[in-house]
Amino acid sequence: MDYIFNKKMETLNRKKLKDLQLERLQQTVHRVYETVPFYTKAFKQFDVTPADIKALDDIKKLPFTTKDDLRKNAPFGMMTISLENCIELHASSGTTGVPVTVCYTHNDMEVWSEVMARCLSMSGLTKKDIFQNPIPYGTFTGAFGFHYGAQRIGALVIPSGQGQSERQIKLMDYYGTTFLSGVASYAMRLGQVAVEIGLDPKKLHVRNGLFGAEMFTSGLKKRIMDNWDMDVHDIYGLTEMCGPGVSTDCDQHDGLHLWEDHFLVECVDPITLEPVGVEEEGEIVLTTISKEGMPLLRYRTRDIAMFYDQGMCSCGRTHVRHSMIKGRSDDMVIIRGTNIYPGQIESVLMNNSLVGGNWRMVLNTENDIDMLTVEVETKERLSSTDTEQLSIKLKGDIQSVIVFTPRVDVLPPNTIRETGLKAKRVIDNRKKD
Ligand code: DLL
Repeated sequence: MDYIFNKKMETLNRKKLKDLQLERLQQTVHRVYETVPFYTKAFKQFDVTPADIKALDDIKKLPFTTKDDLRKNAPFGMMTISLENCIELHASSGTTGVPVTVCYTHNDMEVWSEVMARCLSMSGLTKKDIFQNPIPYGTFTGAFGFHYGAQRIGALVIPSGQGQSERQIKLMDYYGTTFLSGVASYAMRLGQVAVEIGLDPKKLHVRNGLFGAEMFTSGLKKRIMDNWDMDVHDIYGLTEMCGPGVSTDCDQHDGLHLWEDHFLVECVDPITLEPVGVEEEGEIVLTTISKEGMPLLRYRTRDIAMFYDQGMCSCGRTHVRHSMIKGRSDDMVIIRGTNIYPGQIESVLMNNSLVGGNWRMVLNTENDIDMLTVEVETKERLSSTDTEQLSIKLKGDIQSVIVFTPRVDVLPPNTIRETGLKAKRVIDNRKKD
């Protein structure tokens, strides 16, 4: 059974949790209204004042915040406090525009380490572990978040940093790493590299892993578990909230517990912005309720998931659980009128034992018709007959979940070029008019 890092808060009864949320929400609303011109203006437009927030449900009266709002006010326009009161800065990669910058006060750092320590404990990390952190240390939140959380627990941290997969494997072997963190697809890649250099990942000492930062299907999770013979947990988070540390699944592996004493969550229909019901898919909307530097109200994450019925989880934690992230609303592609999330395709691919870890969807327009090609690497080199058969099989399997038949290009291992920290699963070359 996993260890509960902060028993008092993680198992707080729902009534007390709600009371705490309301108190913190009211403080946050006052804070942003009084100090952030963007919110002062938005409150006026919505004809709402902090005094109108009398119950948790009143959150619906407040304006949403979008990534675009953050960009328009970048880098420091959403801060509630002067920079001299902040001690660390992180930023999203900015691949799709201006990077989103977040500055943390001393207390924000304390909260971040705490939520990360909760997530890591929940995944089995103890002070006896040797914890390897193969994530680039820099403005990306990933490496530092894990680093601080693991140190809070007292584990021995190897800050192995970015890439160089062979070196990562050698470090694991040399130091006897027991716990691994990182970006989900990179854990898969490391397993392949171990095999390529003649080491069986199962024979290394890694027994637990906590991965996230990108789409993470149960198929990929199972693959990593089997390749490494380790238990795998899923961690969700985003720069705008703190970085990793918003939620993680406990040993029941039945949803990710989201830390409601720090984040107030809503799940809404991304089009109408009306709340969806329990176990209905919607966009996760988060309000930070303990942040000092850059609190955000009703932040639209674009991440699609569903929330489970409340009710005590057998791990004892009382915080709400959500499903794995199905995808981002902006990752969903519409091909010939069908909505497709990359995760649907990945689930099919990961069920086939001949398929390796790397794949992508390439979209083109041919004779004014959308064409989808799924490029997929095999685990090992295959003969041309086996390649042909695998392609036919995958075509049928994918067709059964997305309704039309894609092209499938089966490629030898290591042919799809990696483009960055997170796997890029959709290449959209379609004509846009
Ligand atoms: O990716 C923080 C992080 C680092 C989380 C390491 C977990 C592990 P950003 O770069 O701001 O922050 O990207 C946030 O990544 O809105 C999701 O779309 C996606 N994402 C993060 N975790 C998961 C996950 C970090 N477990 C964006 N499953 C989010 C699916 C995830 N998607």
